[in-house]
Amino acid sequence: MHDPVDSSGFDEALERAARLVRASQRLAVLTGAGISAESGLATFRGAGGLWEGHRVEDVATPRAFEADPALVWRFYNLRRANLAKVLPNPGHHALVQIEQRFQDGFTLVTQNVDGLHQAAGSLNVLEIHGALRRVRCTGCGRVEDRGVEALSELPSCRHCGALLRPDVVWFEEMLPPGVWSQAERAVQRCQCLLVVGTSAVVYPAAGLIDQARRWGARVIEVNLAMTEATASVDVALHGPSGTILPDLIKRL
Ligand code: BJW
Ligand code: ZN
Repeated sequence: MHDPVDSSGFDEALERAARLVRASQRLAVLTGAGISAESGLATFRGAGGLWEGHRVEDVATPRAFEADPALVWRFYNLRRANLAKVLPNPGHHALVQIEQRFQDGFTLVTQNVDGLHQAAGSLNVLEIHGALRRVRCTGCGRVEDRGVEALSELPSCRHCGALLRPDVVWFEEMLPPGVWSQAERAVQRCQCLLVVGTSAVVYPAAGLIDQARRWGARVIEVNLAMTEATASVDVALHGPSGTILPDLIKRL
């Protein structure tokens, strides 16, 4: 948890963060894999962030899928199966409580594809990198929610027979335009952006932090470690989001 030697500094930072949230009519939140780490899901770039020796950058690309769709599907089938075993943690639940406080003035932009925000009860969620539960046909383009159902290594479309792919955004692919423009609008309109559990290295998602600042918002970061964004935020809270977010709520 937070460094006990620095507990007064941490307390002060927590209070400053609470003040920024309280002073806002509109709050946007950007989450990444770190918020789900305490639910038992691996992050992408931390220790153990490799899958069968592959970096995510080598599996999550259209080129990798073209070259070896079975390998890519093995990776995604494992992760889909994991979803059946995990539950939202206190960090996800805290964001539900914050949404209840802001109601229409709240937007949760997530890079996560695990669906845990919705499972916790968050309502206004924008999934900018897609969702593991959904598949998309490479032939007819149909999108279907297949939940955590076990799929084969080369699953095919029930309508046209073509190969299915996970409905997620791989490197070098565009983000879903409608969802992305809603995310940009939310960060441009908010007075405060809360950035939780992301290394802030993947664009264009990380660019939302700069956009928020350019449009006048204050930025609070909650992360176990320093990130690419830390130097430019107003308040950095270092520690696990499953503890810090519930602590923050107590101060609102
Ligand atoms: C805790 C914690 C706890 C742990 N509590 N915290 C050069 C420069 C700039 C950009 C580019 C470039 N070369 C290429 C690009 C573009 C590229 C990109 O950004 N690359 C960078 C890596 C350099 N971006 C794209 O390609 C995007 N598309 C695009 O740009 O289109 C235009 C284009 C078209 C044609 C050609 C080129 C461009 C698409 C990006 C899609 C990203 N997709 C993935 C996979 C999704 C599906 C899946 O899940 O498999 O999205 S990659 C992966 O990274 C996933 C994540 O959403 C994303 C972000 O990761 P995240 O969430 O930040 O996780 P980690 O692991 O990095 O960090 C976890 C954090 O949590 C850490 O900080 C921990 O400390 C913390 N933490 N436990 C609090 N308990
Ligand atoms: Zn099809």
